[in-house]
Amino acid sequence: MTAPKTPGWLDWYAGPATPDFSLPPGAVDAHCHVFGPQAEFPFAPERKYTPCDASKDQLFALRDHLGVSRNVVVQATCHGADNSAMLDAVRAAGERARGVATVRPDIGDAELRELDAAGVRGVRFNFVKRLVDAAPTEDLAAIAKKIAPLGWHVVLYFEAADLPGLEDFFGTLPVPLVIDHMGRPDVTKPVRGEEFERFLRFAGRTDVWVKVSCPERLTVTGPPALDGERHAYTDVVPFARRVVEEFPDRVLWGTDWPHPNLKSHMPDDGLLVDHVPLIAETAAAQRKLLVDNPMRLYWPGETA
Ligand code: 0GY
Repeated sequence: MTAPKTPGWLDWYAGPATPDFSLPPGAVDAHCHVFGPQAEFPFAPERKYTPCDASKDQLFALRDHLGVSRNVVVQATCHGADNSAMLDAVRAAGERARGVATVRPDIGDAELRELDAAGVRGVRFNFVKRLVDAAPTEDLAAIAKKIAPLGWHVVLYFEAADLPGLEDFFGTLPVPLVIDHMGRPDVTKPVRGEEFERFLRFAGRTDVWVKVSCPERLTVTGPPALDGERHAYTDVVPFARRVVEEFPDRVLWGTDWPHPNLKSHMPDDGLLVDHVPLIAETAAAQRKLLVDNPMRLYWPGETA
């Protein structure tokens, strides 16, 4: 028996456009997920949503269609701390994928080493209340201490309004920090306003990386026109462009396929690729964002 999808669930978009923008050779999609398939990899009982299936083969098909070379598969909250589906995808992709896991504080060294051997290079700490029940910071601190010797990092997912209350704790974590979706700015506020300035000050700390991802999730002005016009989530562009300009060597890009929990529309991933040259305007900036930076973080010492 498989569980039905959350009412109103939007499935990922089949048949994405061929992007106009050619990704450079070696480009990394540094933020994507797999869901199930549920019949093979059941969702976690404690999940807050039940998605459609989004298998590794469907992810690899998108990778090849878009001209992406490598993926970083981030554990989705619907799978809780059971990393089986993510690991299955990362193992199947061989050297073309790395993983970010969700682990519990009592994880042992042998299991951590097994995850590392499979290609995991980080763990995700999620503070978005609609996705997870808050974990005690002592637990998260214990996890960070255990992963530090492996050279892993912590991926942080939080809402902009919550950063002031979390920042001090983040500062205690003894590993590199990778922030999902630019810390989810409210893009109706000014790009040079207090909230985003605060985020940029935090992002300016040593060893903090930022994913300039999810324009489709952050936009307020809305989705691409359905008549095929290549709308570019223009309200998000100034935020992402500013991050790319300020931290050219510590920005990452990802599709966020299969785009969990979107309510207004499902993006065409081909158009998300066409968004890249709007936020990274030179070939040099694009190469850092898409190739050099993710290679340094996830495939250090290897050439693209
Ligand atoms: C994302 C964003 C979301 C969901 C998850 O793991 C997840 O369930 O990350 C969201 O709902 O904002 O990064 O995919």
